[in-house]
Amino acid sequence: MERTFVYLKPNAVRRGLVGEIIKRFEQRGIKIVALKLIWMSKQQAEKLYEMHKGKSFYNDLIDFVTGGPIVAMIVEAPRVIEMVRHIIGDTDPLKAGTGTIRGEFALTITKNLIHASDSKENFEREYKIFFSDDEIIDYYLDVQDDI
Ligand code: 3AN
Repeated sequence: MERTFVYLKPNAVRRGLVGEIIKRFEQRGIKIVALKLIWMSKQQAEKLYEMHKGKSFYNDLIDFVTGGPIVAMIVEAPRVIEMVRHIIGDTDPLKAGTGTIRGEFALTITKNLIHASDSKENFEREYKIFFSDDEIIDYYLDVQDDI
């Protein structure tokens, strides 16, 4: 079992796409082990995107992700880091495959609706910016044996 950190960006919340996006994870058999609606602080955004500091899009990115509430979650499944990246599609919505979340609902790179960790190391770093370990709930999902 593997976990990854995912958050739905403010435009996903504003556009009413929370249910549509979460549905795609659930129907794939991916288990939600932590979930909350929060308003990301500037400090959290700067920590999350520290590797992009200095890049041309950095300021717009920070303003955008702190401009409204987001839905943050931790999900669990075998090979879930790669699986979720497939479900959400390429960072650039133009290159995101049809059928992926970005391929169906996103138009621009900055406002690409959703973020997911791209490695185990980044999951460990990223989830701690938003969750404490006691907010992660370990439970058995009935369908687990059928997927
Ligand atoms: P991903 O979110 O697919 O892991 P990253 O980590 O490379 O992509 O980029 C983080 C966020 O920064 C992206 N989701 C996007 O909003 C923004 N971003 C990345 N590259 C660009 C770019 N060339 N122009 C504008 N925004 C970008």
